[in-house]
Amino acid sequence: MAMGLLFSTFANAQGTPLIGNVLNRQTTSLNGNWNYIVDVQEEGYYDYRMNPTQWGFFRNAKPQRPEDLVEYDFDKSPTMPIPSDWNTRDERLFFYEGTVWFKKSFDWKQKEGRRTLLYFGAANYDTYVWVNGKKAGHHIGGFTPFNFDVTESLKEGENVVIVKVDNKRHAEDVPTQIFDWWNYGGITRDVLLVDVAPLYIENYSLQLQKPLLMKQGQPIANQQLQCSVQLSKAEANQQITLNIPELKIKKVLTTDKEGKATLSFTAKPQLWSPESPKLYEVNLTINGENLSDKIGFRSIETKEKQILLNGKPIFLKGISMHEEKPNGGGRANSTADAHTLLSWAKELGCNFVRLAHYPHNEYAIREAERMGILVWSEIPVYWTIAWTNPQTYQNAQDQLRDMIARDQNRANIIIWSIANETPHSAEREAFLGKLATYARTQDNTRLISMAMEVTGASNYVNRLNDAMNKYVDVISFNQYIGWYRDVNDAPKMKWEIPYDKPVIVSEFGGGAKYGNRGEKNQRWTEEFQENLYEQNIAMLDKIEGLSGTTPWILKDFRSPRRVLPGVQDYYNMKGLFSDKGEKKKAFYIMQNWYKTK
Ligand code: GCB
Repeated sequence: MAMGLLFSTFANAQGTPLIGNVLNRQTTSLNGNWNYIVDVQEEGYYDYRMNPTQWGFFRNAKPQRPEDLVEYDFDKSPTMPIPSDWNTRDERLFFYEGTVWFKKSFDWKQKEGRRTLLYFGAANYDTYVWVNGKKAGHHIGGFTPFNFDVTESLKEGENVVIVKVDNKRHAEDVPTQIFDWWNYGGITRDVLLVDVAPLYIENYSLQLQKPLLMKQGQPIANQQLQCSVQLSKAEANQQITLNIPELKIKKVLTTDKEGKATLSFTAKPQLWSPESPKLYEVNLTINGENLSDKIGFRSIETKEKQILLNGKPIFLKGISMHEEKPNGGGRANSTADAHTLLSWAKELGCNFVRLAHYPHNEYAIREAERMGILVWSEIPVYWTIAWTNPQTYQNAQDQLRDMIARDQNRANIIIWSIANETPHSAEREAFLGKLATYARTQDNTRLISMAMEVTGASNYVNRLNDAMNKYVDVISFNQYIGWYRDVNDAPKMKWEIPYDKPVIVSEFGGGAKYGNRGEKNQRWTEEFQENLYEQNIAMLDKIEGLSGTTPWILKDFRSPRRVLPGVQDYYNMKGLFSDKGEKKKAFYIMQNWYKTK
């Protein structure tokens, strides 16, 4: 963190507010090979400090005279494809946590009267960006997008973008120092130049309003929709046209002095559902410039202990998953990666996935939406966050804001999760209470939850007692009977959830190495995991108000916590699939159970 001081002028820079729906804008991709320099000691900073007029890797300096001393050269440094993670791209960097500098050159034609934003889908974790030697901005957080207006820094002809990415862990970060997944570093999602008009649609939401209008237990045809648009500037009396051709909707929205416009209207959409994931083409136009999207309309509500999708109770047949490629790991970031993983989930019988423990890439969300898979989306407020640090809170809130800003029009997202397994304390309650309240100001159409812990089981009675219950719509908790606790306890266990809200068991499970066969009391065998699932399912069936489960986890994933040689080898082995996609015996137990739901 000491380094932050050096560039303190832009350590605070917020950048340009995030633009929504980047995938349907006019963009130039900067994906492809980037040169990189591994900078263990942050020489690229120290040099700058000692010699501010000459040094600093962001300058991309070259010797001008034979006697000049420049001790780095991006163009002679190796390249790696972006997006990717450095851990699986360079053997030397498998365990590396620190700073890597990246450089990309590209040709550019200046565009009269237009603006250009430089957009990053994500970079893990702490990122500084320069364009042609000028600072563009700074961003923290490994899983949310960000963009900077770089119009004034671009020039005709060759341009250079330099990015410093640092994935060192710090106690005050989100996530904090210890977590159970691989800390993949680098520019892990797309880099795009986005072409916009001087006044453009920054973001918008178009959603079915709650409550769903029903008659005799059925949704009526005419439903209430609300569209809200935010322009890039606070300009009043600007007109935006909303057009949904298939619904024969054509409306004009007029902005207020904040550059915001909101309109409610009725329409007769066919509702989006897992069985019929219907999306409508939507066009928003300002000053002749069109932004299109595909949006589905559905409602998600709770009633006592039930979750209602489009007014009908639904059991969420889910699975937890990380954003990791099958077959050797690495960050996943494509429709193809998502399709493979989500197809495995479908084979299991899922209509729901818990995307743990951070916002996954936009391709994954959109592919799940297309495949009719409901989504729980989460921010990495995980385990023991620095609850009393105001910057940590702000960081968590910014990540929550940007997760919602990016995905608020995706019909499949039904739950925003604000935390995972956070030990109880007054400080934690203050932090999470504020965060939950904030989440509702950003989106009041979806459900809020968090994966809780059950503490203080006495004898065989687990009574959930969490002050956060009043902030959430759905009570979710993780439990590991059979893994961190004796499997023989399962039949005796009783669960008491004293809240009149639906319940999701957001994690349960245990590890097995694919192909390792033996007795059911032998840890790491498929039989052990199979038995664990059988016992758990029998127990889960007795939980009153159970509305869904997302067992831990779809496939084995890399984790630095899991070091047992010959068994784990840096993989968490709790997958129902191996990393290569082989099904373990427990898969069939879960699949059969989901058939009954
Ligand atoms: C948990 C965490 C998850 C871990 C899992 C495990 O409770 O939420 O991130 O990977 O347990 O395998 O222990």
